[in-house]
Amino acid sequence: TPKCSGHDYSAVFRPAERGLDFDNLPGYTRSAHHSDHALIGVESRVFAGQRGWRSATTAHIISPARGANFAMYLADMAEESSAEPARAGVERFVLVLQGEVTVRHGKKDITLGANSYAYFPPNSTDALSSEDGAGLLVYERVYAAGGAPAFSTGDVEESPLLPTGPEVFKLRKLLPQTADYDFNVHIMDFQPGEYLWVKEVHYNQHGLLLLEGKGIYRLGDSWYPVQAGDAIWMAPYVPQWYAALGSSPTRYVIYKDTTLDPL
Ligand code: UGY
Ligand code: MN
Repeated sequence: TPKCSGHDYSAVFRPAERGLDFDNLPGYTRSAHHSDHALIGVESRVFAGQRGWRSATTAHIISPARGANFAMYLADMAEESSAEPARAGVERFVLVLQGEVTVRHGKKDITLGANSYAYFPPNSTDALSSEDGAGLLVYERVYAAGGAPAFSTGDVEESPLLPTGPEVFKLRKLLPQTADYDFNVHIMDFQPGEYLWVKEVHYNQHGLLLLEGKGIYRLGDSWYPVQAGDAIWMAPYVPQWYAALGSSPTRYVIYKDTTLDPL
């Protein structure tokens, strides 16, 4: 049975129910697309059918079409829905945002509730299904590390907090930090008023989804007001900085490729 983690990601899929809906002015959007970054505001998502997903729609927010080395999408699974494994050679990471999904892992059924996650190594044959519906964040990548990554599942809150040097945010990494993995998924928590100490510039790519809270994201020379449900693509070397604002904490989930040798 899913645990109650004290976190509520309902704003991601149903912003209106939390009074967080964007006042949808005709033609106005914060969404932006540049060569080194993109903001995909909640108001810009387009869900459509996708091969391999039954009774489910997906919104592909980041993909190689934007120059990324990964795909990031939201999957809205209806009742009695299912998803086939990723295609051959592709690894998949799933974070459950709402509802429940069942992973068919070999002969075992593993039920994952909100705030839990699963990693499927390349060529996994594990399928996903949902009886009553679920909202998922999915990352996929053509596996590029040449190691032996393993299937794993976990609960975000049970993942240990890691040291962050001069930074004040709280950090969790949901995948093992070994050379078997070519990306990791970080959960970052900020209290209102906290901000990134480092004005980061690095070769790693990011795919970010704001799960809770609001603030200002700096990307290159642009400063974006952001709220729960917004997604961001960061290309290699884009200057990046975040400040959490408002009255409630920010939590975001962020893909970071960990390709060890940039050459
Ligand atoms: O690990 C990171 O690169 C992370 N701190 N970046 C970010 O939050 N934009
Ligand atoms: Mn970064």
